[in-house]
Amino acid sequence: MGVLNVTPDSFYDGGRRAGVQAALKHARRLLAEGADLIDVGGESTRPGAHPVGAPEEMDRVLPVIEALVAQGGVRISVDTSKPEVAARAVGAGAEIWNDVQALRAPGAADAAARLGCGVVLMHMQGDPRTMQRDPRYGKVVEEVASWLADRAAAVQAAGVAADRIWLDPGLGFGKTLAHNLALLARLDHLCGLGFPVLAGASRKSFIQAIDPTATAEARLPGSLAAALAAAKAGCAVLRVHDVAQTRQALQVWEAVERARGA
Ligand code: HH2
Repeated sequence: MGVLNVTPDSFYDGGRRAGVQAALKHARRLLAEGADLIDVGGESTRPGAHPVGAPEEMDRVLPVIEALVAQGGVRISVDTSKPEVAARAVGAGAEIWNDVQALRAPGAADAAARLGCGVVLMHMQGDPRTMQRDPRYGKVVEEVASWLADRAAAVQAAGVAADRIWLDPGLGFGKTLAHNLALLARLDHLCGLGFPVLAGASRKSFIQAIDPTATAEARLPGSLAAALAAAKAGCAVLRVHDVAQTRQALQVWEAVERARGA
């Protein structure tokens, strides 16, 4: 899954894809590099980000989704927590509603059931404005897994088919470095819940907590290491900014795994 943020303030690519033409150019690049899915977002969820209204979010994402659909041959997810934005995006051709709030907004689960789209349910402790202040868990892996299992049950009760649900530990969303590492180290526990698991470690700040020199610009090597750890644990989808580099890292790792089995 290639990240396409049509925002002025995303922590890594904010402002770089402003305007439909710049966004389309980047989407074409992600696809050429081998992305299977483009995740279009119109609201930053970085720590401290300020919320955006639905009309503005729609103005950002809909023209891009419409233009991508018009080109054909592309699968699109929309990264939003607002049912009205998701509905318009799915109407325009997005297949998947990627929600960092795991469909907790009023009416969101019902809307997803009506839309019949795929959904990504992501774990977050707190909200983006405050989530990194002092996140705490007893046993982080077990708590995140049980929270996601509850959300999966709740959205199924609202009518979302089980085979349309993906789960996501929400790396960096209300988590310390130790929490992120525990989740990555035991991602197989989440994979055992019976739904495909998506992981988004790409260029996140926990990498800088390990290597203090790693600004967002300099976090590609750490992102690749995290992507491989997630893939090794059985993660089905990697949400990344750097598609070509991630693909190559996966290809080499898979080749070594094949050689091990041969
Ligand atoms: N991370 C971000 C945004 N959306 N969705 C899922 N399912 N999982 C994630 O880990 C995830 C996500 C944050 O990254 P980014 O979109 O690059 O930044 P911003 O929120 O600042 O736009």
